[in-house]
Amino acid sequence: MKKILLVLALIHTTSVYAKSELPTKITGLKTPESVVQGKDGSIYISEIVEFGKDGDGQISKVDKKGNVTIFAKGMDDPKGLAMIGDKLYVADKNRVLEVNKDGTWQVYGAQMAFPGTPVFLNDIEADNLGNLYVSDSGDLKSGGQIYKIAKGGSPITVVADSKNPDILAPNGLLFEGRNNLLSVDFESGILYRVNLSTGATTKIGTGFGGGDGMVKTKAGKIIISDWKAGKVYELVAGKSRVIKEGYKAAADIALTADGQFLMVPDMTAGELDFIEIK
Ligand SMILES: [Ca+2]
Ligand SMILES: [Ca+2]
Repeated sequence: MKKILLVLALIHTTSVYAKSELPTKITGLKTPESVVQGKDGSIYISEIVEFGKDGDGQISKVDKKGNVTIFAKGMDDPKGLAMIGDKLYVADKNRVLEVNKDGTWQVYGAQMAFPGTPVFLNDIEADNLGNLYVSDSGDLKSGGQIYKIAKGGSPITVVADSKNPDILAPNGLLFEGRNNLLSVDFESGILYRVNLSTGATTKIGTGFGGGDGMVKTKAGKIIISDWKAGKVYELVAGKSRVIKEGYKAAADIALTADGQFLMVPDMTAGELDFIEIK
């Protein structure tokens, strides 16, 4: 009897790791910027709707069957998303919001709680301790900030700002561990490693155009989207190499929870595309 149970357990384990089918592209989205998948399989997509118009922004939720519903609304220009536990954190123009699992939300980091004045909060990334990092792309060309929001919502401190000439329009962020954050710049297309204690930057890759979202695959590959050119690249020996192109505006990418697929919001096309990770 014990043997049979063991065999059944093995079969079950194998099926969990079986390759799933490429999900169908989601269409009809309203200026989608960022995406994240929860542990229950639901996919959350931030939608700016009309750029610069407050109150019309929303988060859509895609269930496992592919049904799209509005999960949270009344935001301004919601962009980067991060999930900690069952809470969703949203970079919404000049503030950070915390969304509860029923879709209600509250301000987590108000504009006046930031040192300086954030104007274009863009990507948001959590570390393994529950702190958040938020990029402010500023005027998108000549000087932004990267902020840290301590676990619990305060204090909010500056990690790096435009006193460092490398910080032009920081966009995609990726926590690397060991006190480092990767940041890709929307203006220069350069990928930097940022020391979280000193704010010092080290160039580790170039050629990412209008660098937007960034992920690291299970195999350790860095993948970056280029909003301006509509391309998705991988980092190979300090340079960008195209893995997919033809998007109108490839915004803030994310991996599915199982790491099998890359999710690419095409902001201008109003679509969420999926790329298989090999
Ligand atoms: Ca809006
Ligand atoms: Ca972004």
